[in-house]
Amino acid sequence: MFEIPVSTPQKAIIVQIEVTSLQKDQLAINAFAEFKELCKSSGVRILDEISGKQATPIASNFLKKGKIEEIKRSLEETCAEIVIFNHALSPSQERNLENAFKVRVVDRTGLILDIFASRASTHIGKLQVELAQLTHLSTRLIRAWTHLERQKGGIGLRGPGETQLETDKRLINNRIKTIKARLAKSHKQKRINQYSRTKSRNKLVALVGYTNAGKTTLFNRLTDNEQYAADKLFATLDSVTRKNIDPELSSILFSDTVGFISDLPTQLIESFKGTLDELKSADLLLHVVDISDPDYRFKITQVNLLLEELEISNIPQIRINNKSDLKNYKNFQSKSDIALGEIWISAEKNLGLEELREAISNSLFEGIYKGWVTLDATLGNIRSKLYSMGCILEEKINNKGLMYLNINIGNDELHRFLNINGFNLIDDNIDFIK
Ligand SMILES: Nc1nc2c(ncn2[C@@H]2O[C@H](COP(=O)(O)OP(=O)(O)OP(=O)(O)O)[C@@H](O)[C@H]2O)c(=O)[nH]1
Ligand SMILES: [Mg+2]
Repeated sequence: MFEIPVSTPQKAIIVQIEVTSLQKDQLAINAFAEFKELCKSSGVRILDEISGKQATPIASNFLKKGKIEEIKRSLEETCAEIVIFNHALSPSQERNLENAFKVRVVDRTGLILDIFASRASTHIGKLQVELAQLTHLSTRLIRAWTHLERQKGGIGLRGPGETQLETDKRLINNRIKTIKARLAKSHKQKRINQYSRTKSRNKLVALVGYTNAGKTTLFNRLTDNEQYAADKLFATLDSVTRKNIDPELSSILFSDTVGFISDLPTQLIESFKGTLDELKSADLLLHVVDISDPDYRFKITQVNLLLEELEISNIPQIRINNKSDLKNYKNFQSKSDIALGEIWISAEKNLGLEELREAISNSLFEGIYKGWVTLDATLGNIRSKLYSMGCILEEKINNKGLMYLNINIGNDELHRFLNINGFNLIDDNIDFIK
């Protein structure tokens, strides 16, 4: 229905200004490199990179006069068709800059929305991105119209212009309503599925972390899946939940989701809230970190801020220091780190996954009991329950009907079963607590 600008022109000038008054406590060392990566992900060709330092942003058009002149000169030399800013610009700043440059200006929000739009593949993912774009677009449409009016001289065109604007606004609002209703329906269905999961006592472990940390690579290892993992930002947009492949952790579901980035546009957080809300039902978060990244500390902070915003910072967390093959893995893995809730792994090289599985089961089940138990002949219902939980590895029955079961079960569950008369550990001396 709407022409949504999803493809950006090819030739671009990119701009990043160090605004000293806006500086956060901690700064990314490689902010410019990440910005360039975002630009490349959106498919533009960078012809010039402009950086600078300013005490404060200028209200009218963000930049100081000198910078504007510098960019104008660069535009003349390079014939670039677009100027991309690594900052969130207000609609009026964007408008004023476009008037000065006579080319399209895209801010960090527009850039990230553009990448999301090109990556979305599932029904829900596409709807969520469209919702974010429409919200972003609704303020910018007014600008496009004002632009038009100014170009045509305004007088006499004011009426039709306004009518058009009203129509556009109405259409956009209708579309936003439709999308919200559809998303609500899809998420309701997902919640029903979550309810059945709770009933079946499966635990949910969610992988979270900065984009490109290696979440999907690890998810594929843990669940024997082949989800798309790639060395680019926002390779994953949609959540996927799968059962793990390890028989020792049979009742765990893992969930992979969209990666985070600093200054994630609020429209995106709002639109993706449904997907991200699923994280709320997680029993454990695996916070995947690219430990080879010089900015890893900054990125951990950014992820934790988003977890707080999403109200899930209270869920237990294990920090996974991934890509440790790039940092001489052997020097890092140690029990003391595990005790601190940190595990060093390499998802790609398959290192440290045993330790990770152990840490997961310790966190979720207070450890795992693996061994034989006996069940009186009358406890057929308990046997069925253990089968439905996927805990039974082997079974034998003696001639009196006594059942011998080789089971694999979390200690928390085991404690519950031990309260049942007729359910006994074969070797009472077995130390089953961790
Ligand atoms: N050297 C090394 N590279 C890794 C490791 N794990 C993942 N990678 C690479 O890192 C890149 C990103 O991996 P993904 O699994 O797509 O990362 P992600 O966190 O899912 O990223 P998004 O979905 O974009 O948020 C890929 O090129 C992987 O091959 C690792 O342990 N070591
Ligand atoms: Mg991914």
